[in-house]
Amino acid sequence: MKQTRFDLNNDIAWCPGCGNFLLLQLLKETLDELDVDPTNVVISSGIGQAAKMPQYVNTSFFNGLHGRALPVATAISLTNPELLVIAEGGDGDMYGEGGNHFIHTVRRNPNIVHLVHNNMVYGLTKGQASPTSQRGFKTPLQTEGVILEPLNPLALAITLGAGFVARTFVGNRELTKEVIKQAIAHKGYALVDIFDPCVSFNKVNTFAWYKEHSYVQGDDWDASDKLQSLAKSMESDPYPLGVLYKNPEEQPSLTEMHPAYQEEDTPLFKRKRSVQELTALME
Ligand SMILES: Cc1ncc(C[n+]2csc(CCOP(=O)(O)OP(=O)(O)O)c2C)c(N)n1
Ligand code: SF4
Ligand SMILES: [Mg+2]
Repeated sequence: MKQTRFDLNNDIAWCPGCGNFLLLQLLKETLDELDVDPTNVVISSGIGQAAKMPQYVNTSFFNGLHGRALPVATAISLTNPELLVIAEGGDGDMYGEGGNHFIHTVRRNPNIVHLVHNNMVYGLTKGQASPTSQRGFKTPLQTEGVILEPLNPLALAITLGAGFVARTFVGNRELTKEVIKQAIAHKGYALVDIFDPCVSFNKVNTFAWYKEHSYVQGDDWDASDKLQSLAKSMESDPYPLGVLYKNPEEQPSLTEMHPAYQEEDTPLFKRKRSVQELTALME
């Protein structure tokens, strides 16, 4: 396995064969190839198998409450805009428990990269349905099969105004790295939904299934037409992979719009606190 400056030598608590191992390696290689300084990266995550990932990467990280990776990432990015901030976790964590934060983070447009390991299941809690589980998927809880249509995070993000929306599959190494690189280069919120199999609790959506049921969108794809991209994001089986939407017009990020940065650009964490002002606010 390729060595990177982002390697850590700790024990990894994932099942052998889990797709997360691939994504972990690909993320480390991507950051390494971009020559990012490990001390300049912060990964924010919540709870789940996917959300353990920052513990295995040589960067700063914040591993907090279930579904709360996005507001933490937003705050980190606002406090120190020079950091590369990644919010990372699973389909349950980001679209279920964190669904409210997903919606409003897209609207706020903070300068963060949002990586979602989409295995269409709650892996950590042993196989219940997640918001992206497919209709008919049987679990120990949904014994007759899931009765709802799955959430479409890409279409949702596009309609909420996200400037960068992509999907990839961990089995496609080159595409995954390329898409993450483009997400990092994008100014503002960037969503990357990543098909990433859970080999223990999803025996339907396997490596072979994801490969068979997806295709890479060709180089001739025009990702700048919002309505066309929305229609593309709603295609399923086969699912299109690649950067499906990229707003050709740069939108102001949350940092640029925020009142705290209108009159001075000193990062918030470097500004002096006035005890008197704080006391007055509290009173
Ligand atoms: C508020 C709250 N609700 C539920 C749980 C239990 N729980 C922990 S992880 C998880 C689901 C994780 O699924 P996902 O985010 O898809 O991650 P995966 O394990 O599949 O990578 C749940 C329901 C919890 N810890 N906290
Ligand atoms: S339960 Fe699934 S998601 Fe969790 S480590 Fe095992 S294979 Fe990976
Ligand atoms: Mg999951």
